[in-house]
This record gives sequence, structure tokens and C-alpha cells, in this order.
Amino acid sequence: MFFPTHLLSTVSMSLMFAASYGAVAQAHFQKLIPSTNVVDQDTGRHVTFDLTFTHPMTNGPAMDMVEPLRFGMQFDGEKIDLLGALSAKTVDGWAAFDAEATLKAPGGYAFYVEPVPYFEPAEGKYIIQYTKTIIDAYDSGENWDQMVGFPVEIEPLTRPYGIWTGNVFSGMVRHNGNPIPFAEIEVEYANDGSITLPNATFATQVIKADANGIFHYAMPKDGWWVFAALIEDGTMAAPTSDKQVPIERGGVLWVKTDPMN
Ligand SMILES: [Cu+2]
Repeated sequence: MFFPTHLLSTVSMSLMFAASYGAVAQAHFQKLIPSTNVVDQDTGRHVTFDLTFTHPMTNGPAMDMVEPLRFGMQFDGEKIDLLGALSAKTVDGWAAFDAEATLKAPGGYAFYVEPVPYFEPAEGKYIIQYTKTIIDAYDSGENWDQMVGFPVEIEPLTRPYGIWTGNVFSGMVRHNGNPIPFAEIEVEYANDGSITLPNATFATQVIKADANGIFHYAMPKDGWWVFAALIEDGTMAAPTSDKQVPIERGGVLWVKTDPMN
């Protein structure tokens, strides 16, 4: 029962799912998962990335991803365009991308992607997921809370790498720089298919920030977790008409936990 609404063919099914699960049933997430989030002597300085627009907790199905508007890395406050480092692939038959980068110097690196706005017919709105992940090189401990300047962005209050499984992750939701009280955050886990969900409500965890825009979540499993702060902001013309429809801007952050063995 985890079929996303946008893949259903009949209106009645769409309405039924929309009524049953609300917006959460259509939770898609922009993946930006690196081969490692800590570069050291063991890993080497070459990092590869998976950029797929998908449903992480149900291990797909993926959705079509066109070449993003921006993909890059921020180091020492400077942005470096990496669109040329993308290579096309297919996931579940849909377009997605791999990428690679070399981290030459010690320090904190933010990798970020701004996808082309995706129109979600089931919700009648555009979705833009401004997505980032932080990599540390050579145990620098620097700039792990750097912001890349997205309209909606999560400021990590927990260092976003070197995290044990079961740790609490805390962050602040910012919209144009300002904390957003009671912002809604969706949380998913990049399930490789080995986790069976008790029921559909487990696909996406939903939490709210406090009055200062700060949220907390304990991650119960080792692997990659995604936090998406979702805010409706602005309108755009719908694809097939001049009608203005809302834009849901998501500040998305990927973090990894490792088991304490
Ligand atoms: Cu979906």
C-alpha cells in the first residue's frame, strides 16, 4: 500500500489515497548521497554521489529527474560549479545522475543541488527541494554548520557527520535566513529494501519545529537519513495553463549514522 499517488492512474484512487494519507503519501525526496561523508587516508579524496529523485523509505520507485539548475560544492565560503561532473543514469527506468568530486584540502565541504521545479499533479503545486550534505575532509572539524544560501535551509545544530546510530539530530529551519516557528519537517531513511514497514504511516516521519524553528529527531538505524523542511512560498504558472499554483520549497539535508560496534 505504498504506491505514490502520482503513479496511480485513476482519479478515484488518487482521491482515496489523498484522503487517507494526505500530503505525506506523495513524499518524494531529492537524494544527494555521497560514497562517504568523511574523507580520510582510508577513503581517499575521491567521492562519488547518487542524485536520484525518489521515495527513500520504500526504496523507490524513482521519478524522472532532469538536469538540475545547480549542483556544486562550497568550500571556504566559495561555491564551485560541478554541473559538468554529473553523468546520466537510470533508476527504475527514470533519469537520474551520478557525480564525482575530489576533495583536495582539509576542511568542511557542502555539496548542494537545486533541481528544476517539479509539478506534482496530485497536489496541484510545484516542489523544489534544495538539497545539501556536508563532508569533512581529514578530520578538520570546520564549517559543518555552513549555509549555502537556499531560500529554505536547515542549519545543523548537531555536527552532521561522525554520528552514532541512535543519536539525536537537531537543526534549525530557516526561510530567507529567518527561523521558522513550528515548521514541518519530514524525515525518511534510505532503505535498501531490507526494512519492512509495519504500515504506510512509517514511510515518512513527521515532526514540527518548536517556536524557535528548532527540531530534534533520534535516528534509530545506521545509514542515510533525510530531513526535509517544507514551506509554501510563492507561485508559478502551472505547466499546461496560466493558472498560478503554489510552490513548496523544501530545505533538504542528508546525514549518515554509523553503528557503535
Ligand atoms: Cu512520490
